[in-house]
Amino acid sequence: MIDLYGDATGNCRRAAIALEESGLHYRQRRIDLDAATRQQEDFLRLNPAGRVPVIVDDDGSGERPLVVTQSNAIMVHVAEKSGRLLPTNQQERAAAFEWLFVFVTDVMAPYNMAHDLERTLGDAGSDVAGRMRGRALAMIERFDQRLSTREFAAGTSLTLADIAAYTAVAGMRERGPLQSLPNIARWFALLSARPAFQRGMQAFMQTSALR
Ligand SMILES: N[C@@H](CCC(=O)N[C@@H](CS)C(=O)NCC(=O)O)C(=O)O
Repeated sequence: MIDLYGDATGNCRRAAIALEESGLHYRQRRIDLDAATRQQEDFLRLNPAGRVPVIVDDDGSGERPLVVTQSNAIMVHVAEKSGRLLPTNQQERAAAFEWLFVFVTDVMAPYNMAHDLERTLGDAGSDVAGRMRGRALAMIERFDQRLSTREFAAGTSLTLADIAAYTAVAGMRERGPLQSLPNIARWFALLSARPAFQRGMQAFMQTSALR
């Protein structure tokens, strides 16, 4: 059994969607980000950074349960364990990692940083924030072009890259309308219709928090 610790945030949803798509058995353990739970000793033993998501997999090959932090590392663990979400075909596997990292480093990082800069510095941060947001949006446009000739980010099958990209695009849409990107719109609707994505996006919404 895998325990997924998290709350209703984009990073945690990414891990939840991967688990839902993998078919592995798991349960959600909600850590209320507004409460002090994640600063308690039990939780800090799992992740000294006090952040979510975290998984504890007690069904591994080692003697002790495996603890993994970082949403994208959790997705890789889930993909390797389940044999899903990472193609065996070398070309598509490389493309899956390539686009996973595009979203982690070239889209989410600058986009979130731009948001933080504006929130904390106001007008003084808007120049740099604008440049960072522009950098993220340029990659989003490249992704749109890529999807004009492919069903999914890596090619013919759903991969980790789609899950990372989906949660990034969903988060960006929450903060304001995205410009018209027809291929992303088609791909986003396709993924939104998948029951595993729907369940993953609802993760931690109903569960009560651990104390
Ligand atoms: N890069 C990490 C980010 C983890 C992270 O910052 N999680 C947020 C919730 S989405 C959190 O725990 N925030 C509480 C804090 O920063 O103290 C990941 O992808 O897992």
